[in-house]
Amino acid sequence: MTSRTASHSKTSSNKDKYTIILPTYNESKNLPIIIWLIANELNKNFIDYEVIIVEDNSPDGTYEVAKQLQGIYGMDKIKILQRPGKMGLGTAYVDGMKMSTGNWIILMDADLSHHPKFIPQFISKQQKGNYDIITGTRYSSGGGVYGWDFYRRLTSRVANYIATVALNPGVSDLTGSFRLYRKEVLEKLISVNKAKGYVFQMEMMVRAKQFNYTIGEVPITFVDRIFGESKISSDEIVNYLKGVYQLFFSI
Ligand SMILES: Nc1nc2c(ncn2[C@@H]2O[C@H](COP(=O)(O)OP(=O)(O)OP(=O)(O)O)[C@@H](O)[C@H]2O)c(=O)[nH]1
Ligand SMILES: *[C@@H]1O[C@H](CO)[C@@H](O)[C@H](O)[C@H]1NC(C)=O
Ligand SMILES: *[C@@H]1O[C@H](CO)[C@@H](O)[C@H](O)[C@H]1NC(C)=O
Ligand SMILES: [Mg+2]
Repeated sequence: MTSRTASHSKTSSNKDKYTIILPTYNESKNLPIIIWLIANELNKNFIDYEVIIVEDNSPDGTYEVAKQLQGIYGMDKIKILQRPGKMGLGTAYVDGMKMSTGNWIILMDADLSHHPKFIPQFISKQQKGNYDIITGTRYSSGGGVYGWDFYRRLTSRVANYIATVALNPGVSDLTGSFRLYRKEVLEKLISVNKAKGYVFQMEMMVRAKQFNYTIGEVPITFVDRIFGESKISSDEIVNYLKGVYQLFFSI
């Protein structure tokens, strides 16, 4: 079985277009800032892009803010997918991808944890090594996490360590969610991915290794959200450990 097609060996060209999929839930305060930063960084570097906001009917008026931003930046730059309710990140990526017109897909959070200044670095890393995937890593030199208390740092480190030992994926940050993918690679990986939540990001890397996709890493700093509520819970930690266990026995 091979998942490689002729198009995978294609190098980047000046026709490259980057689709940024931005899932939002209760991000009305963060959205104008993240969109401004994206536009600023990408225009400065002459990168062709579009942003797809996948908005799940947030009660805080995120949709109205998205509409206003679309008016400011243009329909070609900001696209909005409005869904009826909170349906989760996995399906947000799938649905967002269906609307995309780029040949590259960037997944990132809208809560300012992921700084758009790293996007040009992802792209140049991809071009240098002709990688299929670039992942931002918080766990290599130059990377880091800001705003997390000791407990959450420890949880994140331990979680990443357990998964790295169990799954040996060849990347240093398994649960990161700031990544660049060739569109057809992301489509393939999502079609075989079973997990949800934090395990979703981890399974993407494990499957990528199974399919022999090449992965490059760029150190990123990760900043915890300032606006909006954190959604991590002890349930999620338990689900995570279950996920590592299931992945371990399924590969
Ligand atoms: N469309 C959509 N977006 C979501 C959903 N859940 C989370 N998001 C968005 O996905 C991104 C990541 O979610 P976060 O809640 O920041 O998850 P996290 O970073 O793991 O946890 P905290 O930042 O601590 O809350 C953010 O942009 C959220 O607004 C969802 O069900 N639907
Ligand atoms: C979203 O915001 C509403 C109020 O604006 C709040 O009641 C709800 O708990 C928030 N949901 C999440 C998941 O943050
Ligand atoms: C990946 O590479 C290994 C080693 O070269 C090979 O055995 C395996 O069949 C490849 N897998 C796929 C899906 O191409
Ligand atoms: Mg977050």
